[in-house]
Amino acid sequence: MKKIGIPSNNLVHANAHFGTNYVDYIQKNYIDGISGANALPIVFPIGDIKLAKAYIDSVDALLLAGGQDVSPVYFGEDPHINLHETDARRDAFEVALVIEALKQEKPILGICRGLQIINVTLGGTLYQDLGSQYDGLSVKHNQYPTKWHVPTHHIVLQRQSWLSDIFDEKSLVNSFHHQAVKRLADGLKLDAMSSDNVVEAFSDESRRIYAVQWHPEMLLMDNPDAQLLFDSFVAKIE
Ligand SMILES: [Mn+2]
Repeated sequence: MKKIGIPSNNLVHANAHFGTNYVDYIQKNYIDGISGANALPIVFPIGDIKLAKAYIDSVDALLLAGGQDVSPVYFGEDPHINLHETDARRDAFEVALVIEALKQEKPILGICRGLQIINVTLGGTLYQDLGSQYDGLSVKHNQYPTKWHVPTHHIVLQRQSWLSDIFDEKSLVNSFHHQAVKRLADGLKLDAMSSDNVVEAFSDESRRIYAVQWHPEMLLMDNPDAQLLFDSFVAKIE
Protein backbone atom coordinates (compact mmCIF):
# COMPACT_ATOMS: atom_id res chain seq x y z
CA MET A 1 0.00 0.00 0.00
CA LYS A 2 1.39 3.41 -1.00
CA LYS A 3 1.82 5.85 1.88
CA ILE A 4 0.90 9.49 1.42
CA GLY A 5 2.15 12.06 3.93
CA ILE A 6 -0.27 14.90 4.66
CA PRO A 7 1.11 17.77 6.78
CA SER A 8 -1.55 18.93 9.22
CA ASN A 9 -3.10 22.29 9.88
CA ASN A 10 -3.28 23.58 13.45
CA LEU A 11 -5.60 25.56 15.70
CA VAL A 12 -3.74 28.78 16.31
CA HIS A 13 -6.44 30.49 18.38
CA ALA A 14 -8.22 29.35 21.52
CA ASN A 15 -11.72 28.08 20.83
CA ALA A 16 -14.72 26.87 22.83
CA HIS A 17 -13.96 23.18 22.47
CA PHE A 18 -10.18 22.97 22.90
CA GLY A 19 -9.53 26.10 24.91
CA THR A 20 -5.86 26.94 24.65
CA ASN A 21 -4.76 23.33 24.06
CA TYR A 22 -2.57 23.06 21.00
CA VAL A 23 -4.30 20.94 18.35
CA ASP A 24 -3.07 19.65 15.00
CA TYR A 25 -5.79 18.53 12.62
CA ILE A 26 -6.60 17.55 9.06
CA GLN A 27 -10.02 17.54 7.44
CA LYS A 28 -11.41 14.05 6.95
CA ASN A 29 -12.05 14.80 3.28
CA TYR A 30 -8.33 14.53 2.40
CA ILE A 31 -8.19 11.19 4.21
CA ASP A 32 -11.23 10.04 2.22
CA GLY A 33 -9.59 10.99 -1.09
CA ILE A 34 -6.37 9.10 -0.31
CA SER A 35 -8.12 6.10 1.27
CA GLY A 36 -10.53 6.00 -1.66
CA ALA A 37 -7.52 5.59 -3.95
CA ASN A 38 -6.40 2.58 -1.87
CA ALA A 39 -3.42 4.41 -0.42
CA LEU A 40 -2.55 4.95 3.22
CA PRO A 41 -2.86 8.53 4.53
CA ILE A 42 -0.29 9.49 7.17
CA VAL A 43 -0.74 12.85 8.88
CA PHE A 44 2.40 14.80 9.76
CA PRO A 45 1.97 17.13 12.73
CA ILE A 46 3.49 20.55 12.05
CA GLY A 47 6.99 20.27 13.44
CA ASP A 48 10.69 20.91 13.26
CA ILE A 49 11.90 21.51 9.71
CA LYS A 50 14.96 19.42 10.62
CA LEU A 51 12.61 16.41 10.58
CA ALA A 52 11.59 16.97 6.95
CA LYS A 53 13.94 14.25 5.70
CA ALA A 54 12.71 11.72 8.26
CA TYR A 55 9.09 12.49 7.42
CA ILE A 56 9.58 12.20 3.66
CA ASP A 57 11.68 9.03 4.17
CA SER A 58 8.58 7.47 5.75
CA VAL A 59 6.18 7.96 2.79
CA ASP A 60 5.89 7.45 -0.98
CA ALA A 61 4.32 10.82 -1.81
CA LEU A 62 3.28 14.14 -0.30
CA LEU A 63 -0.14 15.82 -0.28
CA LEU A 64 -0.31 19.50 0.69
CA ALA A 65 -3.73 20.59 1.91
CA GLY A 66 -5.60 23.90 1.93
CA GLY A 67 -5.62 26.49 4.68
CA GLN A 68 -4.11 29.83 5.61
CA ASP A 69 -2.62 32.38 3.27
CA VAL A 70 1.01 31.85 2.34
CA SER A 71 3.32 34.46 3.84
CA PRO A 72 4.61 36.89 1.19
CA VAL A 73 8.09 36.74 2.76
CA TYR A 74 8.53 33.66 0.56
CA PHE A 75 8.38 35.85 -2.53
CA GLY A 76 10.03 38.95 -1.17
CA GLU A 77 6.99 41.14 -0.45
CA ASP A 78 5.54 42.79 2.61
CA PRO A 79 2.01 41.80 3.64
CA HIS A 80 -0.69 43.48 1.57
CA ILE A 81 -3.46 45.15 3.62
CA ASN A 82 -5.91 42.45 2.47
CA LEU A 83 -3.71 39.48 3.33
CA HIS A 84 -5.54 37.02 5.61
CA GLU A 85 -4.00 35.05 8.48
CA THR A 86 -0.65 33.35 7.89
CA ASP A 87 1.06 30.63 9.90
CA ALA A 88 4.86 30.85 9.96
CA ARG A 89 5.40 27.37 11.43
CA ARG A 90 3.15 25.71 8.89
CA ASP A 91 4.71 27.64 5.99
CA ALA A 92 8.25 26.70 7.03
CA PHE A 93 7.38 23.04 7.63
CA GLU A 94 5.59 22.61 4.30
CA VAL A 95 8.29 24.40 2.30
CA ALA A 96 10.90 22.10 3.88
CA LEU A 97 8.78 19.04 3.01
CA VAL A 98 8.41 20.13 -0.63
CA ILE A 99 12.17 20.64 -0.96
CA GLU A 100 12.83 17.22 0.59
CA ALA A 101 10.18 15.42 -1.51
CA LEU A 102 11.73 16.86 -4.69
CA LYS A 103 15.18 15.79 -3.48
CA GLN A 104 13.89 12.26 -2.93
CA GLU A 105 11.99 12.36 -6.26
CA LYS A 106 8.66 11.61 -4.62
CA PRO A 107 5.40 12.87 -6.18
CA ILE A 108 3.65 15.92 -4.73
CA LEU A 109 -0.02 16.87 -4.95
CA GLY A 110 -0.88 20.43 -3.95
CA ILE A 111 -4.45 21.48 -3.22
CA CYS A 112 -5.37 25.19 -2.94
CA ARG A 113 -2.81 26.58 -0.44
CA GLY A 114 -0.73 23.50 -1.33
CA LEU A 115 -0.56 24.69 -4.96
CA GLN A 116 0.58 28.10 -3.75
CA ILE A 117 3.23 26.64 -1.42
CA ILE A 118 4.72 24.61 -4.29
CA ASN A 119 4.83 27.66 -6.56
CA VAL A 120 6.61 29.92 -4.06
CA THR A 121 8.99 27.16 -2.95
CA LEU A 122 10.13 26.90 -6.56
CA GLY A 123 10.55 30.66 -6.97
CA GLY A 124 7.13 31.78 -8.23
CA THR A 125 4.98 34.58 -6.82
CA LEU A 126 1.36 35.01 -5.70
CA TYR A 127 -1.36 37.59 -5.73
CA GLN A 128 -1.78 38.12 -2.00
CA ASP A 129 -5.37 39.23 -2.66
CA LEU A 130 -6.95 38.77 -6.08
CA GLY A 131 -9.68 41.33 -5.42
CA SER A 132 -7.29 44.21 -4.91
CA GLN A 133 -4.27 43.11 -6.94
CA TYR A 134 -5.61 41.44 -10.11
CA ASP A 135 -7.24 43.83 -12.56
CA GLY A 136 -8.71 41.07 -14.71
CA LEU A 137 -10.81 39.56 -11.94
CA SER A 138 -14.39 38.82 -13.00
CA VAL A 139 -15.14 35.42 -11.44
CA LYS A 140 -16.16 34.72 -7.83
CA HIS A 141 -13.17 32.66 -6.63
CA ASN A 142 -14.36 32.47 -3.05
CA GLN A 143 -17.80 30.90 -3.30
CA TYR A 144 -18.42 31.02 0.48
CA PRO A 145 -21.14 30.73 1.86
CA THR A 146 -22.12 28.35 -0.95
CA LYS A 147 -21.30 24.86 0.32
CA TRP A 148 -17.90 23.23 -0.15
CA HIS A 149 -19.11 20.36 -2.30
CA VAL A 150 -20.90 22.54 -4.87
CA PRO A 151 -18.94 23.19 -8.07
CA THR A 152 -19.46 26.83 -9.06
CA HIS A 153 -16.95 28.13 -11.65
CA HIS A 154 -15.44 26.70 -14.82
CA ILE A 155 -11.89 25.70 -15.53
CA VAL A 156 -10.56 25.50 -19.07
CA LEU A 157 -7.77 23.03 -19.80
CA GLN A 158 -4.75 24.71 -21.40
CA ARG A 159 -2.80 21.73 -22.71
CA GLN A 160 -2.59 17.95 -22.68
CA SER A 161 -1.82 17.01 -19.07
CA TRP A 162 -2.72 14.53 -16.34
CA LEU A 163 -6.02 16.43 -16.04
CA SER A 164 -6.99 15.63 -19.64
CA ASP A 165 -7.97 12.10 -18.63
CA ILE A 166 -10.08 13.37 -15.75
CA PHE A 167 -11.80 16.51 -17.05
CA ASP A 168 -13.53 17.76 -20.18
CA GLU A 169 -11.90 20.73 -21.82
CA LYS A 170 -14.31 22.91 -19.84
CA SER A 171 -15.49 21.66 -16.43
CA LEU A 172 -16.97 22.98 -13.21
CA VAL A 173 -15.02 23.08 -9.94
CA ASN A 174 -15.50 24.58 -6.49
CA SER A 175 -13.45 27.60 -5.43
CA PHE A 176 -12.38 28.93 -2.03
CA HIS A 177 -9.40 31.17 -2.55
CA HIS A 178 -8.48 34.84 -2.65
CA GLN A 179 -4.79 34.23 -3.35
CA ALA A 180 -3.57 32.83 -6.66
CA VAL A 181 -0.45 32.31 -8.74
CA LYS A 182 0.92 35.56 -10.15
CA ARG A 183 4.14 34.31 -11.75
CA LEU A 184 4.43 30.59 -12.29
CA ALA A 185 7.79 29.20 -11.14
CA ASP A 186 10.23 28.03 -13.81
CA GLY A 187 9.56 24.50 -15.00
CA LEU A 188 5.91 24.41 -13.96
CA LYS A 189 3.41 24.11 -16.80
CA LEU A 190 0.00 25.71 -16.84
CA ASP A 191 -2.73 23.04 -17.03
CA ALA A 192 -5.97 24.93 -16.41
CA MET A 193 -7.28 28.47 -15.98
CA SER A 194 -10.58 30.04 -15.01
CA SER A 195 -12.44 32.14 -17.59
CA ASP A 196 -10.82 35.27 -16.08
CA ASN A 197 -7.36 33.76 -16.56
CA VAL A 198 -6.55 32.86 -12.95
CA VAL A 199 -4.21 29.84 -12.69
CA GLU A 200 -6.34 26.89 -11.57
CA ALA A 201 -3.87 24.02 -12.11
CA PHE A 202 -0.25 23.34 -13.00
CA SER A 203 2.01 20.33 -13.12
CA ASP A 204 5.48 19.15 -14.04
CA GLU A 205 5.41 15.53 -15.13
CA SER A 206 9.23 15.23 -15.02
CA ARG A 207 9.30 16.00 -11.29
CA ARG A 208 5.81 14.54 -10.68
CA ILE A 209 4.45 17.80 -9.29
CA TYR A 210 0.66 18.15 -9.57
CA ALA A 211 -1.41 21.01 -8.23
CA VAL A 212 -4.96 22.33 -8.35
CA GLN A 213 -6.40 25.55 -6.95
CA TRP A 214 -9.83 24.06 -6.22
CA HIS A 215 -10.84 21.49 -3.55
CA PRO A 216 -11.41 18.01 -5.05
CA GLU A 217 -11.54 16.53 -1.53
CA MET A 218 -14.62 18.61 -0.75
CA LEU A 219 -16.29 17.84 -4.07
CA LEU A 220 -16.05 14.16 -3.06
CA MET A 221 -18.94 14.63 -0.63
CA ASP A 222 -21.44 14.92 -3.47
CA ASN A 223 -19.50 14.16 -6.68
CA PRO A 224 -18.02 10.63 -6.82
CA ASP A 225 -16.11 11.53 -10.01
CA ALA A 226 -13.86 13.79 -7.91
CA GLN A 227 -12.17 10.58 -6.68
CA LEU A 228 -10.53 10.25 -10.12
CA LEU A 229 -8.05 13.01 -9.32
CA PHE A 230 -6.81 11.18 -6.22
CA ASP A 231 -6.74 7.86 -8.11
CA SER A 232 -4.65 9.44 -10.88
CA PHE A 233 -2.21 10.96 -8.40
CA VAL A 234 -1.71 7.69 -6.51
CA ALA A 235 -1.18 5.94 -9.86
CA LYS A 236 1.84 8.25 -10.44
CA ILE A 237 3.70 6.62 -7.53
CA GLU A 238 6.13 3.89 -8.51
MN1 LIG B 1 -10.96 29.53 -8.51
